[in-house]
Amino acid sequence: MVAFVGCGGSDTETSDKASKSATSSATEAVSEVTIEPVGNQMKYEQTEFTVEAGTEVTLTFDNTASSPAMKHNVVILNGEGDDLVQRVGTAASQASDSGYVPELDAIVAATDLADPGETVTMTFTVPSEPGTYTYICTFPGHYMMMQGTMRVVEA
Ligand SMILES: [Cu+2]
Repeated sequence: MVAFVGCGGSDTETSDKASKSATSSATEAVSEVTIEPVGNQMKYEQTEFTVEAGTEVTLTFDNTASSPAMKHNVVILNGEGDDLVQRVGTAASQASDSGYVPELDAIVAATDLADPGETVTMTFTVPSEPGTYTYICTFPGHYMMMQGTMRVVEA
């Protein structure tokens, strides 16, 4: 059975990836999520996950990349949209002293920066407002490409 046929755009790619690696975790609320990069690309393998409002969630980022340039983190933003991503991404590039995570209300939670081969974990409280929250890698040059979506549903 083929669910998505024809257009061949980025939607199809996303669907393929989701069905391979994260079928259940993308649509069912989870309390633990693991995210990896796609090889040495500036992309997350897991580009969406769902959590319940107000719950504690443990997020692990396993940096499976091998290229020394592919340092990554996962920074969850307090909302979505290009303006927000741009604002945080730009501020992050100035924040090398704090692992490229700037002090901003627009950030819900952030992992440490993970070198290739390193795994980092954080536990955070999901926002109480259901909705769509973008997560990005704030290592300089990555945020434009390296993005995903956290869906928050009613608990
Ligand atoms: Cu990155």
